Amino acid sequence: MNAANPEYMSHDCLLRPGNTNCGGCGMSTGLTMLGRALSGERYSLVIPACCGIVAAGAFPTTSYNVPVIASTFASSPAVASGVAAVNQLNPGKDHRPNHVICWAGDGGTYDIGMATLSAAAERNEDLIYICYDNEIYGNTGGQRSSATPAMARTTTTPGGKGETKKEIIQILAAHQIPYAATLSIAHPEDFRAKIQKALDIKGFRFFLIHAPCPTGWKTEPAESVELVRLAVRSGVFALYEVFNGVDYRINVEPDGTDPEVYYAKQKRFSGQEINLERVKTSLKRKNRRLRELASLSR
Ligand SMILES: Cc1ncc(C[n+]2csc(CCOP(=O)(O)OP(=O)(O)O)c2C)c(N)n1
Ligand code: SF4
Ligand SMILES: [Mg+2]
Repeated sequence: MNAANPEYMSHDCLLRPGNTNCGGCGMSTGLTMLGRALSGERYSLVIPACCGIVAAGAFPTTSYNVPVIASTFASSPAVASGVAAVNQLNPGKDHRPNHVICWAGDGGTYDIGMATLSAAAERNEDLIYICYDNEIYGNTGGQRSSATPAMARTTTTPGGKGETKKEIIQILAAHQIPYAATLSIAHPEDFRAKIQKALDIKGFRFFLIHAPCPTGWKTEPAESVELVRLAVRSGVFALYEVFNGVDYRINVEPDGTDPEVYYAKQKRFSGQEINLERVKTSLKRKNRRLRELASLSR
């Protein structure tokens, strides 16, 4: 569809219908929620190689309703830093903020973009970085990344991944950035509130969205939202914020749901031995640590 067609210019429709993403794609839902949270704001996106940029389509058509810059895989935080600097030099007649948002996958964030991400965070660049985490290199067939959880089968870990998932929020918090937070597409109010909170903060803001990928996770597309809800309920994916690298706040407490329910719904975890006791002990330890950090912040 044509970018200039006013029929498709509803302001909060960030990702237009008719894009090429798979059914049940958590990344697509995340973009829709982002567009709604940013309704009425002026912003542009910087997107590296990932499913998110394939979704844009081929020039001169686009599935996005805002300006998008496609960057190389490793450089999106550096490119976004440049765009933010240019925006500052050109405030426009109305002086309305012109936000720059990096929208990147876990491969681009946890792995190949880590150097430029760390550098932009350390410089406290005035931009919002959002990683949609589908826990694989989805666009190239589902290879493992350092965000892939232990035991998940991917095309490069056919017997299940041996290593554990990297703790990206804590890595970013160690840069003492003003704001870092996790988001879930199963918690739209929390999602909206945190994005809107970030708009009032200057400097580097980082978000992590748990983004189910039915194609790579071997899950039912219609169950995507339910899956990530289970991840929050069971403590597999914690919803929390970190202010200035030190003040932790938990947004949703796990309700004791057995993580097994979450694992059992995904074929990427089937066909191999899962030591559930080990998983539960490790989750308990992780969430206890988070609670300790949050209680120190009160
Ligand atoms: C330097 C470089 N290496 C490899 C690729 C091929 N490539 C394009 S997208 C992609 C996977 C991206 O994974 P992720 O960032 O997690 O996003 P997703 O595909 O899961 O949406 C790869 C390996 C590339 N474009 N550039
Ligand atoms: S491969 Fe996964 S992340 Fe990519 S469009 Fe399909 S569901 Fe979405
Ligand atoms: Mg990915």
